[in-house]
Amino acid sequence: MKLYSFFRSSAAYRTRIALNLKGLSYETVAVHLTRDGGRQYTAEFRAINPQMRVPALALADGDVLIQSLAIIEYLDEVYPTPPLLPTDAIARAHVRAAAQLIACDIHPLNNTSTLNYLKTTLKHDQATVNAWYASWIERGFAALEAMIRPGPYCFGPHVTLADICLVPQVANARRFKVPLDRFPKIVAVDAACLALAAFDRARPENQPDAE
Ligand SMILES: N[C@@H](CCC(=O)N[C@@H](CS)C(=O)NCC(=O)O)C(=O)O
Repeated sequence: MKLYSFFRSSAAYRTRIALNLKGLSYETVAVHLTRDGGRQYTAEFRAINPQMRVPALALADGDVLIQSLAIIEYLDEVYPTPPLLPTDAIARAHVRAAAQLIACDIHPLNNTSTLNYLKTTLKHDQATVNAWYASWIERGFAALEAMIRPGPYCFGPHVTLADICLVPQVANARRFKVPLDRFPKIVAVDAACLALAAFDRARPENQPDAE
């Protein structure tokens, strides 16, 4: 498999964690999201992902999957061990809710093209953009903090899709210096996850395209 990735992309980071948890090997194809105006906008990459975003996962048969949550659920269906979702339907809904809170409600508002629109089209300065960024993380994390159950992971003793989404979002928060003292459960889950090799190997700084 080939993973179209960017070391700092949190959606790609989620996918790398899932691939590692499943023990799957893959080749990284780096797509630089800012160099040359953003290499995701090249015709070559557009042919791979018409949405011009990472991640994209090219399977051995040539099919290409996009959208990190869809990719991760595909991996979970085809490689069921270890499971990333609980078997109980209610528990599964809670895990998906936490994952979607991050992937659907926080992350899109802080994505590269969203921030570029604020800066370039709406002419906001960097301080305003940073305040925007922190605001959506703080609102989302306040809800997530209340949803986390006794650990060490978000929903108990097993890593789930919720943890896979949480760790990259915490990395983004730290990169933008968003204070995390109000979120001790989130910080504890992040530390527990990063102690696992699958999470550690997926960190931005451990990627072949890291800068
Ligand atoms: N919902 C998508 C989000 C993908 C996404 O927005 N990726 C970002 C990097 S984290 C990207 O490629 N941004 C490029 C751009 O906005 O131009 C997913 O979960 O895969």
